[in-house]
Amino acid sequence: MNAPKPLLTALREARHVVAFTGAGVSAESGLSTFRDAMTGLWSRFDPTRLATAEAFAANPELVWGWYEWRRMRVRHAEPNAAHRAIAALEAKVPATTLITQNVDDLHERAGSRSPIRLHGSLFAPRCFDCGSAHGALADPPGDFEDGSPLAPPRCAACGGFIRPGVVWFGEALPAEPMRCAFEAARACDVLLSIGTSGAVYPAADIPREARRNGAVIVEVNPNATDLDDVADFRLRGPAAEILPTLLAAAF
Ligand code: BV8
Ligand code: ZN
Repeated sequence: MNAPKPLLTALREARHVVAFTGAGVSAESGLSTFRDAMTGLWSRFDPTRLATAEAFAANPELVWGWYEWRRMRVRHAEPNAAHRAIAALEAKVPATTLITQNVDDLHERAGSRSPIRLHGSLFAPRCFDCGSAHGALADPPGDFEDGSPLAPPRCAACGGFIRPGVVWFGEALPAEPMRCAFEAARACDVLLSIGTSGAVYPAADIPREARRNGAVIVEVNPNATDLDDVADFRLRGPAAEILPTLLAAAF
């Protein structure tokens, strides 16, 4: 990929770069993206119906089984070159902010120090009823496979069901991460939108806010997305190829 000269100049002159990531940044670690995460058993469900408090209340085993399957997939995945390039950015630019929509821990495992997590984490379970944090999760039984229902653990404080520590559709995003994310979007010189369809709000407003505040917007995605209209540069290709090449050319 030959990065456009104006883009290389923008990166070299940037005082503050934001990396805004979605499920596509973990695709080359073998984790399916949110929409195609609905393969196998899950193809029968609409993800925006399964990733909800209503679905969990109605069928905690089904929903907990899906998240435990996803958590197991993450446990057996490794960060890829895109995660590592994003982590390496911190040493190349005076200020960097990583904002992720993902609920895996691959950014941290690649060395990113403090990602802003807009949609929570698969590794922060808490009580569905009283909100108490739950301790480390045991691995599911050996015969657990894609899509088998699994009874959630019970809360030690109130006996309620433990739920995944993610933000479900219809739930508000955490206020402090949102405040920090919008603050970074307003302050940055360049925002890299990496591996996201830009279909889910209010997270998808982040690149738009950066654009409104004069940032250069770079999209890294093999496909067209809902954010194409705000991107100054659209780098079409897989993040694990595009990002290391782009950042090596810039710095
Ligand atoms: C809220 C955690 C209100 C759970 C997630 C109508 C219009 C606008 C908005 C709405 C609407 N109806 C409802 C809404 C609001 C709704 C929403 O936006 N719905 C969408 C579907 C229209 N939003 C909400 O409900 C939010 N809450 O609004 O609350 C409120 C306010 C106050 C008080 C109470 C309530 C909550 C949204 C958060 C939901 N949780 N995740 C879980 O993971 O199970 S969202 C989930 O989907 C992901 O976390 C991610 O954020 C999101 C989108 O997924 P992406 O990451 O973009 O992944 P996707 O699969 O879409 O795309 C992958 C991309 O990667 C693709 O572009 C692909 O081309 C690319 N790719 C593939 N391979 C590669 C690659 N890129 C680079 N390299 C590769 N190799
Ligand atoms: Zn409880």
